[in-house]
Amino acid sequence: MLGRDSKDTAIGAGDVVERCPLNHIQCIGTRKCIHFNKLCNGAIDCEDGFDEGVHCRELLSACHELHCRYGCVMTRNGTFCFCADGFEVSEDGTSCRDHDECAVYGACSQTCLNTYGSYRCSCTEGYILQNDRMSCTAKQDPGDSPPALLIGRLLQTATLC
Ligand SMILES: [Ca+2]
Repeated sequence: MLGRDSKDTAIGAGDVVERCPLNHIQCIGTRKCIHFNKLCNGAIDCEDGFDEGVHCRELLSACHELHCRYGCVMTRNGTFCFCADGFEVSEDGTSCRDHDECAVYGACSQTCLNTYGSYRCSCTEGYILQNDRMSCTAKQDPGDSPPALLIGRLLQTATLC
């Protein structure tokens, strides 16, 4: 998973700016994002235990007062409402509305269609949607297969030596 890569720490530990996906929060000082439902769930999901603590009990009444339509998030910095995946909190701060994933740059590599509670990616003529359901690659002519040729050459040079 998201481990302690030496490349990551080189950027500057404790000062990593990473945007988490919807309904996720960043563990302080790391690149790890955890889902809101992992906050105060009784299991430590951030390495430093940022997601658990006494605030989980102390903020319960504050959460009740918010009257969230879907769910309430308890962090060390306070409480706020959140919605089911694919939905976002409306201006009133409690109710939920569809989240337009297509408004976020990079949701799809080509065409993005926002649907209620979800979205779909598609590709333009001559491209095929990949297994990640977001990127497109050009349709390839089944006639050319450069990898086989490359292997053939490598084998030739190997036998010469
Ligand atoms: Ca947790």
